[in-house]
Amino acid sequence: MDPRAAKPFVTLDQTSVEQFAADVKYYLSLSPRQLPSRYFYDDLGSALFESICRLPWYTITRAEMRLLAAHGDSVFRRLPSLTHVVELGPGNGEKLRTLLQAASRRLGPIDVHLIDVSASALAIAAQNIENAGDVRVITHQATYDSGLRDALTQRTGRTLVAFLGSNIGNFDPPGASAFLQNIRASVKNGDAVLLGVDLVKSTDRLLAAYDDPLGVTAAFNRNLLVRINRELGASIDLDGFSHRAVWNAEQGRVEMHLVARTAQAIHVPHAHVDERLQPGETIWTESSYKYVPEQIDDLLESCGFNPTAQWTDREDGFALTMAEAF
Ligand code: AVI
Repeated sequence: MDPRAAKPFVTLDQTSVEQFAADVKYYLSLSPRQLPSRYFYDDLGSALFESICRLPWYTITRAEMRLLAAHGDSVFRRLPSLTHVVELGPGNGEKLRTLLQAASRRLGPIDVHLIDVSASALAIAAQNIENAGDVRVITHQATYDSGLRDALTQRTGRTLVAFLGSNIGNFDPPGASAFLQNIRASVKNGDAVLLGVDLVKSTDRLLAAYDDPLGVTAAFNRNLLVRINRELGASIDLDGFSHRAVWNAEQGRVEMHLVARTAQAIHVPHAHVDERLQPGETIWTESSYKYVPEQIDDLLESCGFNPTAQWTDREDGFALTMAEAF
């Protein structure tokens, strides 16, 4: 048996399969062809992403952890009477645990709300955070919007909303604004956000981060095709596509693409897709926008948050910015 036709790690429910099929059909028909990056994160994709975070060339995670450990105490000092911390997309929970453990005074009691669509990610994150102080962990298996609404309905005191890991970079500029405006609409004056954002750096470093010599990011990218084969009954030739990372300086983003090595047919029975790609034709799978520090302040201000502190890691070009809702 072809090992690439291995059994599924996860089975999507019917609605999710239908949504996945509809998205594959729609985005592949666009010009340029695309696939949404949210589909990277099945069990295998999430494991590959965790590995990416450990690669020497992908510095986001380590830089952010250093900043959280060094300045977490300042974050909490700026928020007396804090009662709630909400993290959108907590990953394995290590970032928030590092932040909570950086507090020099005793925090709490604090309600920590973790919001993610993945039940398994929430379980791991909750376990990692549960003994990080006087905290009560509440998980919300939900989209960010509805999870945030749930998390904030019964709160009393002050809230900090954390959006870390440069996840904001995967939104295009209008999407990033809409996302922050949504958070602003859910919080009260005096509540705060903590945003972790990767900064513009040399092209060599950016490309090494998104096209690593071990090929882990290439596997992460090509796993999208594996998912389409497995979950939508397609038989895309995986060897027919290579991984490409491009720094688009004009737009300020690293793009990831899948490039057809030779002419390729994409036939996806469950999505009614029949596309033919020319040699060299690409499918654009992700954008990772990189910022300069002032752009982060401007973005926050334009969305109703007043930046109060910004810490940057010069070695790896990363910024942690705190801002208060006004
Ligand atoms: C999750 N996100 C912030 C990562 C990034 O850097 O854009 C996803 C990723 N894509 C390739 N490597 C990592």
